[in-house]
Amino acid sequence: MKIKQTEFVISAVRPNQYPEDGLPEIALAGRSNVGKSSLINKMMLRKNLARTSSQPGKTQQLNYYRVNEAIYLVDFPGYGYAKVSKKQREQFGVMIETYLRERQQLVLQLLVIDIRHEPSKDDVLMYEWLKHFEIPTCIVATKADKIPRSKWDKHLKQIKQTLGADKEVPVVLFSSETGLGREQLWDTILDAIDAAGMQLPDSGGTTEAMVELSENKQEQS
Ligand SMILES: Nc1nc2c(ncn2[C@@H]2O[C@H](COP(=O)(O)OP(=O)(O)OP(=O)(O)O)[C@@H](O)[C@H]2O)c(=O)[nH]1
Ligand SMILES: [Mg+2]
Repeated sequence: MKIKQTEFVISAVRPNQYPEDGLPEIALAGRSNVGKSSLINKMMLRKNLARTSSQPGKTQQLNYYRVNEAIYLVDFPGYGYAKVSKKQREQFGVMIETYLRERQQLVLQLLVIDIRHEPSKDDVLMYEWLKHFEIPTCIVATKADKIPRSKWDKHLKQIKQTLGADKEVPVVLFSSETGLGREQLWDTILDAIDAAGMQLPDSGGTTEAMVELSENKQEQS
């Protein structure tokens, strides 16, 4: 996928702040510090567009980033941060549940897991939520650069098993450090947009027209 343009659009707290242009959305959920914002930056070939919050767990908002004026990547607040109050946890629950239940534009949810660790109870709960709401899901096992290649398969198997993931759920091995899995994840995203019957603007009607098969030569900015 050729990245032509990227921008931060809005931090939305309430549904009436979500963008109204109807573009497809790919949302990212995962534990605090798992690497969601880094993944967004890597996907967009930007170093620091997706912010890393200085107070983890504090801000309960959805951060919207737009790629090529065509696709939104939506960064959820990280969960599982120890110092979060009960009230903040409830706010998170309400906001995410509302989003998952009502957001028509959501075509794919990325569940971002640290490949080094077994999924947490919160990860399992999130996965069950996604199943409940029948949201197309992709498991992204990130920080792959942190363990030797020889251990990848074993860890991926363990992650799927702990989540109780269905066989057909795609799993992408990723590293925001090396860029591993980046093209595969874009392909998975474009497939999900197609499967949802949505079309990308300026693509002449088909998603395929957007896909650049050659290496993306754009410099990191
Ligand atoms: N080695 C390595 N480090 C990573 C990778 N992805 C993220 N990190 C590091 O992990 C830390 C957390 O990354 P973030 O992208 O801020 O994590 P986050 O999930 O957005 O965290 P919250 O916004 O608090 O929920 C940072 O120090 C990153 O540099 C990766 O693929 N490889
Ligand atoms: Mg973040």
